[in-house]
Amino acid sequence: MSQPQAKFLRDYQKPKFKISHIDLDFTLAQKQTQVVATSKVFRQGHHQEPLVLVGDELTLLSVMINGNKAEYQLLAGELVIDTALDNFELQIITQLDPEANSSLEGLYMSDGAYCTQCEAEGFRRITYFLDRPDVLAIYTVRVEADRQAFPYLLSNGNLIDSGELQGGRHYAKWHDPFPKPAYLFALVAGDFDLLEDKFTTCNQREVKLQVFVDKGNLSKAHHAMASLKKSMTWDESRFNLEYDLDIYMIVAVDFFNMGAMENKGLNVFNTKFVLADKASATDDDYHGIESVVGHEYFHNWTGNRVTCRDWFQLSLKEGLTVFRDQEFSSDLGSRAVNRIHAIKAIKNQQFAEDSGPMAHPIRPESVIEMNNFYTVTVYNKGAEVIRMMHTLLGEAAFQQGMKLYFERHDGQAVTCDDFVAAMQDASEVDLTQFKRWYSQAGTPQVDVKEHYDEQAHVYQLTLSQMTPATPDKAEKQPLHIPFDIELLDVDGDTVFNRVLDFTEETQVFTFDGIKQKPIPSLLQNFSAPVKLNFNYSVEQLVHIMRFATSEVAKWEASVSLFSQSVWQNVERLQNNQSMYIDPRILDAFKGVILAQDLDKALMAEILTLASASSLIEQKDAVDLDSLALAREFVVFEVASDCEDELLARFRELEKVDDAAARALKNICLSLLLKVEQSYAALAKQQFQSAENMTDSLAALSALNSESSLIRDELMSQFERQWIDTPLVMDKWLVLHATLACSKCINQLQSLFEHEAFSFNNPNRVRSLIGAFAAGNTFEFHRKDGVGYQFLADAIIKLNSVNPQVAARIITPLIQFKKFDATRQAMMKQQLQRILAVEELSKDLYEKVTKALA
Ligand code: B3K
Ligand code: ZN
Repeated sequence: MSQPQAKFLRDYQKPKFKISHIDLDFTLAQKQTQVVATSKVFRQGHHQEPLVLVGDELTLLSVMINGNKAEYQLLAGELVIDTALDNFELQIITQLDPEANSSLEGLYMSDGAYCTQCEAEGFRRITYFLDRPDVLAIYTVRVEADRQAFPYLLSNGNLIDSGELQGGRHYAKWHDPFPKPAYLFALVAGDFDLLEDKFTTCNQREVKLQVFVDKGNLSKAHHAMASLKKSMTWDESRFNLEYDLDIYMIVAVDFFNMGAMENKGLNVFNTKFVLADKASATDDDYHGIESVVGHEYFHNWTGNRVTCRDWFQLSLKEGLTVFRDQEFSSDLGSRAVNRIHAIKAIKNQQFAEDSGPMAHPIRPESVIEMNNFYTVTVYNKGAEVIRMMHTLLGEAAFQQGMKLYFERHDGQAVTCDDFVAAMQDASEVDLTQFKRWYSQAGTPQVDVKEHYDEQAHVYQLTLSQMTPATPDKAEKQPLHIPFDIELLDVDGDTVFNRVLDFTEETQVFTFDGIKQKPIPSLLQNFSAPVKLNFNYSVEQLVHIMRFATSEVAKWEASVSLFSQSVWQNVERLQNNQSMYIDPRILDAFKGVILAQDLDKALMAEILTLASASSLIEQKDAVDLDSLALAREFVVFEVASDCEDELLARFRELEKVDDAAARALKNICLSLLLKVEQSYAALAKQQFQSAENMTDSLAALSALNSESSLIRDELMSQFERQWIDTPLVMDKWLVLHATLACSKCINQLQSLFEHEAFSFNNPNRVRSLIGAFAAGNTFEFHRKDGVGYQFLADAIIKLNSVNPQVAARIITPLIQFKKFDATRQAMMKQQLQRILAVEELSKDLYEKVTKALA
């Protein structure tokens, strides 16, 4: 078999043909669905080349041109039609087997309903087509199915016809007036509960809103509906963007490869990001729903009205839409806490990607399997790049840039360069050097040195930047880095607060008239996605925690304090010294627990001491065994020093019905359990009396560090209570997967047989296997290699079931560079095993070969 081949951005060519209209006629049947696709095709430019359409896993029944049988060739995945005609009507009939489609791409079945997922290249599993984002067509879709089993027949746009047919069947016909790429096509057929509402736009147009959920779940759809209305209002007020169709539908399905999909007028969602009520969903779930509903809604303009020219430009829509959903959440909730979550995603996951074998720029230059590039780099670093432009331009000029972007490109498929050009032209800010962020992979490192001249009252910061080599490119050029700083005096007052334009390899910034040596709070608000190297003293960090204007800076300082102490203890262990913690650090954390003027959600973030995986990201090489001990030690010291204060806070907040209060109370509980197992009784009591999922789950998580009697008893109780609610059972699976104890893997193995688990459902797989590999650092990296083997076994099994999900959960296994030689060897050995699998998917092939290269 030939090896999968990479595609390159530099090879982009305009399409040789255009398809202006496509009529799709679906006759739905589980094993033999028939699709009649009738397209209006136009040759583009002067050439004699044949029309080449792509298809995947299709049975081709017929090809006609202008009503006559057409000549064609069927080569590996391609339908080649040689015709002299310049424009013609092409009719293709294909047959599909949605029931057998476990990849959940194209047309498939979720709990008895038909649904589709076409991004990135799933439409080719429906019919042979120019399945690329720069071919925009007007879709008219007729769907026919059994009436009783599938009362709702949905597709994009507006319903234009429907009716009864013989034999208990019925049909519906939809028309979408907006030309769109095939990846935004959607179809759903099934029996649902329906929540309806309406929204009046700023121009007084009434839009029908519909949320479809599995039968019996109607009461759990209200938060998603409310989130949709908030999103519509926000996009009008902040971005001046109005919805454009008369109907907006969301359908929640349990079998879904990712979070949700922005299909025009018909979003398909993972149930995880729709269903919620107090009893079954946590505060984080509520927040996640609001942000994903917002994200998909915002795509209607950034993604759908203006789409990507090719898939290398994915960040054009994803980076921008993540930026927009982050702003939405920040305008509606706590800006600082939302920023902290975004920063964590970059530091814990994106930095890991950047230093691993899959490192790529936010606009990748070569791709084997597109689905592998829906990454934290393209999405989250992409959003950081947009955020930096926002910082450089300011809100007003940024919005001018957005306006110009839509004026120029509405209805088009464009590139990241087009976006930056609009921003530059509207603002007159020169973004030439800034554009390097789009083509350069890797995390820039910024070294900072300070110098203070007491006589002259001059303070100097010397900044140097260096981006380490990544597998795609060794040489890197200096980037335009907006570097936000605040200088504090000894009393905690601000003496300087501004964003520096840092553009050169080394640059000196001089501050005059500084009366005493200031304390610098650097890279405030994480103003650029870089690694900061500055030798902060404990005193400086404590000062920043107390006095920085920015709440995010306070949190950053607390992370540095904690991390520094962990790494110092790693060193002590390596030198056979006993472990130690500076009392000033303990005081700083105690100060936070006692603080009266801090937002409780921020306090909770500060007390959520850095996870093992985030610590690992701070170093190039990590001694895992010492890290485990050192982290445990520092956590224990902080918790036991603050025991009384933690308990007091816990008691104070015990009955407060507010998300921030719950977050703080629950972090106190988890720290108390680090001090003494006797606090298990407190956790048990909270579990038994909890009135919401946040509190029940927090009690279980706090107990999840060992397989104690209480923990096991409560886990069984939880299981009995929720066995019929899959999304809650996912939480139970995650608890098993993240049990910090050597029994974990054995228990997981037996859970494969549990009725709550299925290899076919991505939510279940992510909860049991994904959460283990990504979230149970020390068990995954067990010295005997059993963790690696467990993951590899699961991946080999998933290769044939769902390649996309398999390739997603393999990530921790390919990021092996930081670990000791023994662990690296064991990880590579498992990767070799995977590589040897027959019919290995392109998805896994790309990641495994890059890791082993
Ligand atoms: N655009 C989709 C992601 C599609 C992923 C395909 N593997 C969801 C989103 O980003 O909104
Ligand atoms: Zn998106």
